[in-house]
Amino acid sequence: KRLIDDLRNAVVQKQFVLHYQPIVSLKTGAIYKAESLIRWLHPSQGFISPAVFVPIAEKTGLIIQIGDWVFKEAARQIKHWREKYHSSFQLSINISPIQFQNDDMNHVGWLNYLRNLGVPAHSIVLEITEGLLLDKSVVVSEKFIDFHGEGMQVAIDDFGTGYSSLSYLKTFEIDYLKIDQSFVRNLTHDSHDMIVCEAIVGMAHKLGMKVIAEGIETPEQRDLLAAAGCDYGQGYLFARPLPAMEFEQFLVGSL
Ligand code: G
Ligand code: G
Ligand code: MN
Ligand code: NA
Repeated sequence: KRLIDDLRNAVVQKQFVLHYQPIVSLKTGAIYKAESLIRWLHPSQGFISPAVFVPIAEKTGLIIQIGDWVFKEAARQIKHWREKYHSSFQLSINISPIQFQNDDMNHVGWLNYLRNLGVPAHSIVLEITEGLLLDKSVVVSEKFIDFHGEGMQVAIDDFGTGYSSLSYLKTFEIDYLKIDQSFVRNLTHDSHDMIVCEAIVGMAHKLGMKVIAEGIETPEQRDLLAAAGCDYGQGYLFARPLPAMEFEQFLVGSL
């Protein structure tokens, strides 16, 4: 109850920051992408993980305002990085299914915001989960079609863990599949995981999608995923999610 009041207050006072984790090309090592991950800087408790407060935000509806802040912050950041470092830099944001399913999510406002900033829609990647695309409701498909129609890209987060149905791949145009960390963790010890990763890459490429592997912590995992044909990698081996300034230093160091 206390945390709910604090979260309401946090929205008003904007006690959030975005951290950024690089997404690395497994073919060239180049970094032209990153995922943004929200952090709450609580005035007395310090950083609180989104794993703790996002579920509360979803239950209370505060996720709409928080998600709006995330989108605008990410858009301003990617504008800056595209101008400063690389004109095709892309930033992913995580979207809760509750946002997509809610009529209050002002998705037309988001597209206008990008237009006014002068940021092309394809510089933003929306990370959504498989479950959302099994929702056949009009509120979901309408937003999806509007976003994608403007050129915004879509990634399936935690791919392979959600639902066994792949039917949504026929209905929605997806740009990236993100292989869940659970397939990467034991890659060097479990040949089944390698077979699953190769199968995901094979299917994705035939359907015109790129693959990002998450949770890469060792050079061996990176090399196996590269051998499996995986396009991009993300994980502590390269960098943890970093504050904007540290992310820029990492980027400059990698050039
Ligand atoms: O970085 P990590 O522990 O910090 O993230 C924990 C979880 O919180 C992940 O499942 C991630 O997708 C989710 N998450 C991180 N940032 C955001 C955000 O901006 N919006 C939403 N809805 N979820 C987020
Ligand atoms: O659900 P989503 O995939 O958006 O969340 C990614 C989560 O994984 C975040 O909490 C992020 O901080 C965390 N993460 C990123 N890289 C690694 C890694 O290499 N190892 C582990 N264990 N977690 C990671
Ligand atoms: Mn994610
Ligand atoms: Na994930």
